Amino acid sequence: MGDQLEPDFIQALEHRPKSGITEAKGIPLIDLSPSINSSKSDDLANLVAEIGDACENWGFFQVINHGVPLEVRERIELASREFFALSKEEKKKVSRNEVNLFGYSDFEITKSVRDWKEVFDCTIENPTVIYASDEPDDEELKELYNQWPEYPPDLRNAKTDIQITGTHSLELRITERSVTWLFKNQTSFMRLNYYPPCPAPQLALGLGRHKDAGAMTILAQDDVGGLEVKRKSDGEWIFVKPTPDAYIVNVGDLIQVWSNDKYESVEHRVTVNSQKERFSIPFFINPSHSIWVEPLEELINDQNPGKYKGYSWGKFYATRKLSNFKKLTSENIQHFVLVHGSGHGAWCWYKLVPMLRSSGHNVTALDLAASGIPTISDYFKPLMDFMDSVPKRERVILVAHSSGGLAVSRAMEKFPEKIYAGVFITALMPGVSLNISTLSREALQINYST
Ligand SMILES: O=C(O)CCC(=O)C(=O)O
Repeated sequence: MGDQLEPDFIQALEHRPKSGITEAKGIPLIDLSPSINSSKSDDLANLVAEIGDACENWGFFQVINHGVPLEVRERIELASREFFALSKEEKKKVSRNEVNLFGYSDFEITKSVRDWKEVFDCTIENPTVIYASDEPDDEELKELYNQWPEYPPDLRNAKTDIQITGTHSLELRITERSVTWLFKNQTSFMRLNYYPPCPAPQLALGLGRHKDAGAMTILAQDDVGGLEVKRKSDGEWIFVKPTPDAYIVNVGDLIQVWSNDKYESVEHRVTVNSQKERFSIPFFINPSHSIWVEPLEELINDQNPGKYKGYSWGKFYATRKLSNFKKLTSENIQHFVLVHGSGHGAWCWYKLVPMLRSSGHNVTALDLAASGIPTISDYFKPLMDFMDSVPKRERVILVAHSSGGLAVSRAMEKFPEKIYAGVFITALMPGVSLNISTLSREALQINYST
């Protein structure tokens, strides 16, 4: 990360931060003191209801009077600043790698775009036990250990501090039954985030839009600000103003599944700025690798049938953690490049584009016919230009329809290092009520840019 913004950090137009973003005045601020000081069941019931409302309506809230000593937070924050101020060479001595999945990284990718940040991850249970592979029937386990830099020594002591924080976090009861058993042999971990000043903050993100895959996240942010949450009510990105000594809590995907969608995991992202560095510390609360995740039995009935198939948290977690080192894109999010046949326009992808996008993939549909097709190389040109613009280290999946296959074959010869796979299809099946003119009309309403 230097003074120039490399192309792999540049977000697609629709994901770039907007100026004049709304401030999230409405994010609930919850006083947790009744959970610490009060033994009155009414006080606790009110608090539980307040947290329930916040989870249901926002998926995000801030807590104050949480009982986590301020010195604990200040100690970790100081250690984090000291660590990230070290030289790259020093920090890379504790890099994450295939053996040590915890440690330092300056190469985080979210939805195929690089994040403008550095991180240091450490686990709570040391060792943390996870599945050794993502193969469903492979029961082999492996142990993950923390690695610590020599300096600052306080980072190592953060482990004890984290445990204190963790104990407090787990005391946040959001259902009427205790959930602590889920977190025996937890796979929770803490991340130190460092967002350096960025030369082009209007083009990049410190952390791309994402939802947290675990149960719940508790986040300490400094006073610089940059966290944005996608408001559930209208899909607007809103700024979460830092509140001194507050923690931000957000619902993760596991709570969404356990609650059968009553509490939804909400998208969030981090913007950066050109002047100030920013630090934050998320604590990701995750269950044991052995936990099978499905909607809680007591919430399911004929009126409210289960909306999710069960899945193994351990297998999901192993896929996530191990995939960091198998490929450079994360979360199995791909960039599909659709190349139509000569007689068609980009409209012929009208069904595939929304389908791929709704699964979170990036899609570019190229219009080859736009080049007028006087020669074969004119016909190929939009794809060749596009492949030239694909950043180093990024790879795309090319999908060709009919004679678009000629262009895709050419690109596969010329840019093999930028292509994961080429898919060749010969026919499309529009719905029965659609003909060429309705297809064209629909296509005009879709924005096909990346
Ligand atoms: O830095 C922040 O405010 C948010 C961090 C976050 O969402 C994450 O690390 O997953």
